[in-house]
Amino acid sequence: MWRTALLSTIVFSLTALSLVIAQLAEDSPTSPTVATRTSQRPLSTGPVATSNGQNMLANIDDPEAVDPQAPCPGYKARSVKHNTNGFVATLALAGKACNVYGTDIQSLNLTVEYQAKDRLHVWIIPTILDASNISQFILPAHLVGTPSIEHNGPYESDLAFDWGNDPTFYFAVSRVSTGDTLFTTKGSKLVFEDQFLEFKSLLPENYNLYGLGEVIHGLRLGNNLTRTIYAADAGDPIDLYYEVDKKSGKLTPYFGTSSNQSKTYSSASHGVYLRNAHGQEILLRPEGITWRTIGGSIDLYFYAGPSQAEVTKSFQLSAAGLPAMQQYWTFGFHQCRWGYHNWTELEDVVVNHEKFGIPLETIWTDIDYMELYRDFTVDHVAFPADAGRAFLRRLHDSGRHFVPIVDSAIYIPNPENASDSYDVYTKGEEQKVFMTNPDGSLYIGQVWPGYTVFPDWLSANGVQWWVDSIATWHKEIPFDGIWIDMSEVSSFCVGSCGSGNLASNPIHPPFALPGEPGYIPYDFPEGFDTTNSTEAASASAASSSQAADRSGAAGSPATVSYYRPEVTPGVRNVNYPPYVINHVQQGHDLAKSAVSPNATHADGTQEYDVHNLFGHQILNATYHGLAEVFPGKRPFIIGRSTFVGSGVWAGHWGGDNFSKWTYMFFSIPQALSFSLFGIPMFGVDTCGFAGNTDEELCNRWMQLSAFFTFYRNHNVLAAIPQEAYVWDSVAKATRDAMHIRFQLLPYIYTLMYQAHTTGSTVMRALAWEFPDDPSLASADRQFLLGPSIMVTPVLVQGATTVNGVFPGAGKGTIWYDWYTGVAVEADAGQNMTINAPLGNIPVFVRGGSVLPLQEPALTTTLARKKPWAILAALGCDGKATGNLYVDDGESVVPNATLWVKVSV
Ligand SMILES: *[C@@H]1O[C@H](CO)[C@@H](O)[C@H](O)[C@H]1NC(C)=O
Ligand SMILES: *[C@@H]1O[C@H](CO)[C@@H](O)[C@H](O)[C@H]1NC(C)=O
Ligand SMILES: *[C@@H]1O[C@H](CO)[C@@H](O)[C@H](O)[C@H]1NC(C)=O
Ligand SMILES: *[C@@H]1O[C@H](CO)[C@@H](O)[C@H](O)[C@H]1NC(C)=O
Ligand SMILES: *[C@@H]1O[C@H](CO)[C@@H](O)[C@H](O)[C@H]1NC(C)=O
Ligand SMILES: *[C@@H]1O[C@H](CO)[C@@H](O)[C@H](O)[C@H]1NC(C)=O
Ligand SMILES: *[C@@H]1O[C@H](CO)[C@@H](O)[C@H](O)[C@H]1NC(C)=O
Ligand SMILES: *[C@H]1O[C@@H](CO)[C@H](O)[C@@H](O)[C@@H]1NC(C)=O
Repeated sequence: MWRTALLSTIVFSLTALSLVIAQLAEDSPTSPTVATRTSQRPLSTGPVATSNGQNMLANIDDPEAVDPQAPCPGYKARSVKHNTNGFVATLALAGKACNVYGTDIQSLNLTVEYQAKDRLHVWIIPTILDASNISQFILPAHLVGTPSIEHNGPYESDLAFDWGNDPTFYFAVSRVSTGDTLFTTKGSKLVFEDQFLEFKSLLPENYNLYGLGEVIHGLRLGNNLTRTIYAADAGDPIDLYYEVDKKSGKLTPYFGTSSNQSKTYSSASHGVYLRNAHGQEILLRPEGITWRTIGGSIDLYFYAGPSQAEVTKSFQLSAAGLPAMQQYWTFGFHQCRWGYHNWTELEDVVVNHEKFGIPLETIWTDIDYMELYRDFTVDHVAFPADAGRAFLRRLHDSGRHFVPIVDSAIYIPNPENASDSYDVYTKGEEQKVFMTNPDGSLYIGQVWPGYTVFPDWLSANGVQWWVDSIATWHKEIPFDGIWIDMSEVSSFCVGSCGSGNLASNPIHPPFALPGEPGYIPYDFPEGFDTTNSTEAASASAASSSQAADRSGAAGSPATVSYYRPEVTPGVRNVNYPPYVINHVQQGHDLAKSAVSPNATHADGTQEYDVHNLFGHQILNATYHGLAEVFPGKRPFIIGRSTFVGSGVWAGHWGGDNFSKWTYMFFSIPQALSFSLFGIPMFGVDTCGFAGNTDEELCNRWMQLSAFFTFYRNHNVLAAIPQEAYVWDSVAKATRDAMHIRFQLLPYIYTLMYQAHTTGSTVMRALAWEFPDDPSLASADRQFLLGPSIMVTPVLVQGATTVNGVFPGAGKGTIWYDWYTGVAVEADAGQNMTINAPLGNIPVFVRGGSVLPLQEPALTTTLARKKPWAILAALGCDGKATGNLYVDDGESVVPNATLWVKVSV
């Protein structure tokens, strides 16, 4: 789905984009051109200013912003009481309240507890939680799980906790075995206000830090970055220096790796998880890390590791939960686009894949199939019911599947039009499942169908109503999984804009759709002007003429005046929190392109406190819906906005990316970060979503994504077609890469099973498998699939070779070329030039591995019936081992399973 791309986003991204391209260009044999985003610009939905008529300056950009460290007094700890797992204490404000971005809390409770051998919990909450004062929203365990004490201490932990009161309260966590300080707030003050928390830790020079939520950025985050975490409906903004936040409100954890200074480098990883769902900002700076949130508590978990794998497993086992096991077919290839107009066109796509010998497992529909964009409906004019049933029967008979999109908002009918009935809404309203305004009236925003209401997952009947809606709808259209979109939760207007306006429903989105007059996509990937100068020239001419026609319609830029929300002690301002996070939307307004913070839930909770959880909760509800439709089978869901724990129910796609080489590269670090978060089912819109792709980019990308867990090609409305068969060269490249993927399916499925049962990862960074090689700390242009397969893709336009390292080479690790079976002759640390003409993706097998293989076929169902093979790649010692997991491929609790260990 394509969404509002607001002016501020685009301007910001453009700057970042050119920098990123410069970075990519370093190893580019040709010089890529800097992309323009002209076809991407249309959709200003209102004046430039925020809803109060002024812009807000993000605090980190505001030269007048107060640094809370100066005026705030900090706290003093007292009344320390030890217990078997740690101690509790009271923190009292150590001076006059500063009330810098909220009202200071006078007294706090500190709990320090060793919860397990490798896990330490530090929790700071107000001493008094006044029920009448909702300002201190403490995230309840039923919304986001709380890691708990494994057994009563004392534990022999490698983590040591230290604290002091000099000059004010600070705490530090260190690693006993190495003496390294992992975290220390010494030298800074704790700030704890109703709308603002701040704590800081010094970090070692050139620290390696990863994670911190969904972001389009290199894997290693560096020390000059502000990560803003607030779920936002914005097409994948690139975050080079300052974070322009991403659609997912995912939280931490972050992982720090420190090295000891002895001659042989050895690294130790630890994890830090802040369990807080409020809007927040994490400042990575050369001297350390600063955490700021606009509410909640300091609920920190330190994971000792000392390996990445141990941290990731422990984080999932204690906090996120283990990821859902996926059905076998979901590892087949998925084809989607916005702009498949009818069943015939969908069937043509299926047939064409077969005709070109390209495996296709699942056909998807974007919002085109819906009646007036309403959830749980089918437009029976364009998608007739009988034809649909017949098509889906043929599809299913061929072993294939169908997944439709489902949006997050619900159309509210026009009360003055008796024929405008919509059952899903009516039932929901009867059961009181929608969010309200502070005065109790329905909160009415705007999304694709027009004015809409929004499910309230905290209402008594919300989940059940959603489950019922899914079950009822499945009787009409036999889908096999669900794709959840717009779940930030997005709204095109500010506030309850539909209140009093329902007589005009349905209304068109407040912006032009791609393909509508003046908004034809003419954008192409970097380098298109050199590879396809004729088409590039005509696109550029058409684009200029479109821009000329549109100029004047844009209106004059509003004069900018700045608004700096002020603090009224004792009064919480949810509409304009005094600390302005660097939110990606216009004016940094939290109410822009989302349900506003003052929307109210059935239990009185304000959206301000749970905004980042909507996308998480709709996945839960959808999981229960599919579990009802398919009793005993594993639900298949791909969702857009996620949170800690979403992997338990769903996979994730990388959101609305662009048909650019830059975005193909970023798909790798994005996938690796999701491995850390416990969401191993991940892929991006292959060949690119927004803008037009081209033959070369689509060729490279179809090959790259073949090594991601979730493999889907998806395209925007009105862009040129990009199914793999559109170009012969892409069809061939795709067949070749899928030939490998299908052979590896038993291996990939086994990896997913291990992730599901132990919290291990499927896609892996080189550094995780080779932690003692410091040169791999930022390596994210190559990756591993499990421990045994390494992929070194070409990521640069025009390149016919790629540089890549062979970790462990010269130190006992052998890598074999997948295609030739020949061992690579690489020296330790050597970054080798590998031949990779178009249509060729370098893949290597790690010595010491045994891989179970199965012959490819056009669907996974057929492939599962094909003969097996074993690939043994011997290590230096002449040995190799591997595993295979087999079950029925669909049951939550399979009646029979097989675990095979092979060793040579
Ligand atoms: C803080 O600690 C005090 C003293 O143990 C206790 O009475 C109070 O309930 C605690 N507050 C919270 C919010 O847990
Ligand atoms: C998920 O939904 C179920 C069913 O309504 C509910 O019991 C459970 O608390 C929800 N879990 C979370 C984490 O929201
Ligand atoms: C840090 O980021 C800022 C903002 O993008 C940039 O202006 C500055 O040059 C960067 N500093 C360094 C040392 O890279
Ligand atoms: C289906 O859509 C395609 C593409 O818009 C169109 O060419 C074709 O005529 C349509 N077929 C039917 C049966 O509606
Ligand atoms: C709720 O927030 C919206 C968006 O900021 C604002 O337009 C509206 O006036 C607010 N309503 C109340 C009652 O504060
Ligand atoms: C290998 O070289 C390429 C091209 O210079 C570079 O982009 C890449 O980061 C290098 N790889 C490693 C692991 O250093
Ligand atoms: C397991 O269930 C499948 C179908 O659900 C059935 O075909 C098979 O025979 C069962 N196997 C065992 C060992 O019970
Ligand atoms: C531009 O080149 C021509 C001739 O090689 C191809 O037929 C086109 O498909 C190509 N266009 C794109 C978008 O790749």
